[in-house]
Amino acid sequence: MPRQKKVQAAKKTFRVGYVALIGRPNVGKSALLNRLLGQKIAIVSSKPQTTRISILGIHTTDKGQIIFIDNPGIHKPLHKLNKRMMDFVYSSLQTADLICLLIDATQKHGHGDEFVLDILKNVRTPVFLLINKVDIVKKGNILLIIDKYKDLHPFKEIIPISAVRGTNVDVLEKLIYDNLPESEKIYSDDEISDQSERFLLAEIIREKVLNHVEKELPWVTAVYIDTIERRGPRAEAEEGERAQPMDAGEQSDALPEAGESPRKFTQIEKMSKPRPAGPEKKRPVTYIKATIFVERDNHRIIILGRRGQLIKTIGIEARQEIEEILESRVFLDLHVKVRENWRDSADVLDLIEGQK
Ligand SMILES: Nc1nc2c(ncn2[C@@H]2O[C@H](COP(=O)(O)OP(=O)(O)OP(=O)(O)O)[C@@H](O)[C@H]2O)c(=O)[nH]1
Ligand SMILES: [Mg+2]
Repeated sequence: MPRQKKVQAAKKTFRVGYVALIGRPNVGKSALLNRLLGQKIAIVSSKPQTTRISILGIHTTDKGQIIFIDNPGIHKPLHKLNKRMMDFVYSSLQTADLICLLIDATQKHGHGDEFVLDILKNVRTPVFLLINKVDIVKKGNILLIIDKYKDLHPFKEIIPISAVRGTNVDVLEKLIYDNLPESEKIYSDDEISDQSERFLLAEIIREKVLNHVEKELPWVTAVYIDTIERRGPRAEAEEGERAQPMDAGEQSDALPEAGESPRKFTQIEKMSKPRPAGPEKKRPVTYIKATIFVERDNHRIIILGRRGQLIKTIGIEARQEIEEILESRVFLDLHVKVRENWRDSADVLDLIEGQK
């Protein structure tokens, strides 16, 4: 008679670790982060050097907790801003348990890629190569890229993906878990990012600017949130019809007076998972005043647009997205200011980074 097998409950392992997303500008790191989290927490644009500060995206499941670090694109820095951007990259390489190097399958291999591979030469952490944007290249080209890259670094895995379509992102997630150590959770289940709501709002405004400008404008634009004031449903009811959402471009320095003093954002509130939406009538109202910094007066004129039309469009687009995030009606008051050479001013850079 066969011996009865001892039934042993399979021990569930919980994997936890930091995963750095690195690569040249515009390869799709932030798009992948959003896809992996199933939620937009990082801005994405077709202009290079969109991400300027590393942010964490925390993905917790019953298998474990992956803490993604979305980084600025790797480039040779010319300004203080860009040196700081690269410092974020280097520091994330030190923190990471695993590195995901993204490349853009549509781009030819060049000096920029060699620069990235050189940085990885001194790194002992395992590296996955993610060949992104496979939705818009021929299969044969992907095979050529794999063939070239397999000898350029001892990659632990090479995975063709599409951040936009989600191709192979489930495979990637599984392989990441397989390569992380067993550990306890670092963040609680409802935490999704280390960035503050305030920083995300500034980023959303910047994203809308990036969508509408060309040439040097994307590089010379920064956004600072001066104030965020929220009023609850009771104050809104007292306000009645006076509190109508207003788009940027309209004058709003004189905010409508509330029946009670508004709650100010005195401290940075870190982002967590969204709460279910409340009834429409109970939605609070949020007043946001933000400054868009540019470097020269002709930049300011471009962002304002003819008769203020562009700043108005930017304001409408940003407000619509912010209303969804805050689950609130939003008054957005945008101002454009010239700060010469802010990219080399530690004060302005501290101010902007300080929002995170
Ligand atoms: N077709 C296609 N486009 C993609 C894919 N992933 C990203 N993109 C596009 O590539 C552009 C850059 O994406 P981002 O996610 O901002 O790139 P990034 O690497 O974070 O760029 P930086 O922050 O500048 O370093 C955007 O226009 C994205 O829509 C993809 O899988 N397929
Ligand atoms: Mg990015």
